Amino acid sequence: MKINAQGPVVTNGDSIVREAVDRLNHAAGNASRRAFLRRSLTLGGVAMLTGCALDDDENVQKALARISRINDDVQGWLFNPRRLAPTYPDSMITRPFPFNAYYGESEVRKVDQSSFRLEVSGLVTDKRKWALPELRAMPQIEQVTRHICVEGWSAIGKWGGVSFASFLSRVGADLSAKYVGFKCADDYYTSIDMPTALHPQTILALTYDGQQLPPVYGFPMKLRMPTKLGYKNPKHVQAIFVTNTYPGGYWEDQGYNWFGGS
Ligand SMILES: Nc1nc2c(c(=O)[nH]1)N[C@H]1C(S)=C(S)[C@@H](COP(=O)(O)O)O[C@H]1N2
Ligand SMILES: [Mo]
Repeated sequence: MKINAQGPVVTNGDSIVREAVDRLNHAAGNASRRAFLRRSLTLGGVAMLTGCALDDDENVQKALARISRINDDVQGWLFNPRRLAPTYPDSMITRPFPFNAYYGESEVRKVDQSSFRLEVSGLVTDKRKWALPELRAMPQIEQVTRHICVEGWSAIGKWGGVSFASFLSRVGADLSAKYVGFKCADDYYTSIDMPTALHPQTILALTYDGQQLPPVYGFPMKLRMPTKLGYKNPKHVQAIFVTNTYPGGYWEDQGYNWFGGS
């Protein structure tokens, strides 16, 4: 993951998020932000905020003190699966919306639209594959929400598609299962808890800003969750599986916090 060259992108928006990002940046310093985050901002809810592994370190105490005031407020909507994340007017959409992946923009995967089939497996009754027109034929929802990346930037974007709760019901998923896992066309992978999968704002996104999801933002589909940090939102989703066996994730397996949000 690259550190954004221009530093954090903090768009107009709620002051809580702006303050959170400001404080993180101030505390860490631009150059050493990642190292600092890994070392320090790691206990309990703080771990959720940063998505980093716990490390017993005296800096933890200092960091906790610094961000304790924002912690509860931020968690209140970012990390509580029972609450709704804020939505924003179209005028607040960040343009251009940033691209991020574990590789550069020139290496973005191009998925072929006509041959693409979404695979569904694990604890579901209907394992048939889905072509894109079938997903587009389901009822669509759209919302403008804030995406927060642990690298210290956030941005507001507009995603549309199928309610993921509806999709899971449609495939007969075992809604009491613990996890939903995702495999992506670029070999990225991640997994989420079932309450987040069923959250009303979790969308199997097929569009960005009213247009077919472009390759950079994850064509043919991305799981969009405003209650989860950026790395929990898989792009180029190729396969979805429901399971009780912990599936991990690309960054999670390298020490990022699995919850990464609610
Ligand atoms: N398939 C895939 N999904 C991914 C990633 C990736 O590298 N590959 N990166 C994650 C991270 S860290 C972020 S911040 C967001 C970036 O999404 P964007 O390019 O739409 O801003 O995608 C997330 N989902
Ligand atoms: Mo990210």
